[in-house]
Amino acid sequence: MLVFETIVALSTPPYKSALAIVRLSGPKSKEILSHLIKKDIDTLIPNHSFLAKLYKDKNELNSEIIDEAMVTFYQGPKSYTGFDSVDFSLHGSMFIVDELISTLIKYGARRAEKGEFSAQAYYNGKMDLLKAEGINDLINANSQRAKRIATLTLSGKNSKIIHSLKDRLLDIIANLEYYVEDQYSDEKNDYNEELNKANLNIKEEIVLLNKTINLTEQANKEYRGITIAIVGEPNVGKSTLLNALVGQDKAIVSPIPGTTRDVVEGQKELNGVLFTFKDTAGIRKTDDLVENLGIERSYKTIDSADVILLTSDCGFKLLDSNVELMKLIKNKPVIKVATKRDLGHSDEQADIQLSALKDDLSPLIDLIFEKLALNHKDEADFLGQREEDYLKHIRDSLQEASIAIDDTKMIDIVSDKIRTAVALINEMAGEDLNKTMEDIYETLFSKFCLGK
Ligand SMILES: Nc1nc2c(ncn2[C@@H]2O[C@H](COP(=O)(O)OP(=O)(O)O)[C@@H](O)[C@H]2O)c(=O)[nH]1
Ligand SMILES: [Mg+2]
Repeated sequence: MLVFETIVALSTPPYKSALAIVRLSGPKSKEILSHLIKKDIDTLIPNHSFLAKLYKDKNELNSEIIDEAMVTFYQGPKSYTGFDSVDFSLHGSMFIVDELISTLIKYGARRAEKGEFSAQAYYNGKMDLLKAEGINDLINANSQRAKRIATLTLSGKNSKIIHSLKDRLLDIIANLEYYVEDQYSDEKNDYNEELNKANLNIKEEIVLLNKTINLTEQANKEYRGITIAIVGEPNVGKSTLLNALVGQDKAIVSPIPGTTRDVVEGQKELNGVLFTFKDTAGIRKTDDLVENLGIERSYKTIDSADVILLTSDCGFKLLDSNVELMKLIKNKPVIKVATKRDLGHSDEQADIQLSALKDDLSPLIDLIFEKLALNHKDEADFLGQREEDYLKHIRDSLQEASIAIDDTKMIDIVSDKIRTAVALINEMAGEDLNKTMEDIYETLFSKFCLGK
């Protein structure tokens, strides 16, 4: 992949539609465009759209017209990619799109790969990796909450946060290394004082990083959506509850115990957050082979869920005595739901009592929001598993630096550990000079959409 080649791709979905946008970007954009339109290419005004006939071969008499389209020319570096680029807004026929793209290729462009426009922008210093990833997160957001989180992390505050952390770490290193000569001398008052000061500073940074990591974990969970497993004995009304929560007849409801065998899923956006509810086979001892396979799946679903709705219509004694189940849910948020309230059951142990057939379920939804702290006002600055992993690695190397101060009191060992944290920050923002554009493309941009 050569980032400075001129690339072309369809930027809108590949279906018949009212309009389709084809994007061309790279140093040869202007010259390639000049082959398709009769307008004098030197009179183009950047960022202005104009209507133009696009010719297959404008020098040919009676040349075929590809389409009459709105053309916008963006002059580098003031463009999304930093290179000259052109957006063609066409009539949305895939036939027209293919014809335009092959004509642009004939005059010197090549087909873009996924995320390559954003890769060009990164290459031209238009954005760092955090911002590029934020744009991708925004495109892939699938709920109101996800969109909000992605928008917030696009502000560039995250870059500022890690760059100022880097500056502070470099300061600590500089101050420490001033005393490195004293490492083996007997006079160590200033030396030890400087180490203690560094340790305090590092510990403060660790506290801050842990806060950031917690917010990032929460943001990632909310961005992806919350998975809730509905679990319990057979016939207590789990499938009825699933159907009521998602507002659709997803799972078969019947008075016969053991009806649900496969995991049945339904999605619903509630207060802006995307939830995936998973109805499971009722847990009981049985000789039925297929039902047992279903129960195996129930356990797997429990294991991967963020929250468990533990349901019962006759107290939770049987469930509580199931050692395997209790082990699985030990470290997860659990809401005990007593079902079939309309039949007059009452249950002391339950967190909530309801009838999925008759009741409004908003108290249960409120409880889920409370359990997962989804009503918080804290905004995350970072989003994405990559970011979360880097923040944790940076924190870990600072923790190692702090331990090295206590254990070794050797400045060169300590500053080495802090340097590892600095190197991780560089990598995180895409400023690691040892990484090639290919490496970065593989880890990040190749996961983007085509045409972005
Ligand atoms: N009266 C009443 N019956 C319910 C309620 N929820 C479920 N049922 C009935 O209980 C039986 C089992 O329900 P189902 O949802 O299939 O239970 P599952 O085996 O736990 O999935 C069905 O006959 C439902 O109509 C409820 O809230 N009130
Ligand atoms: Mg069921």
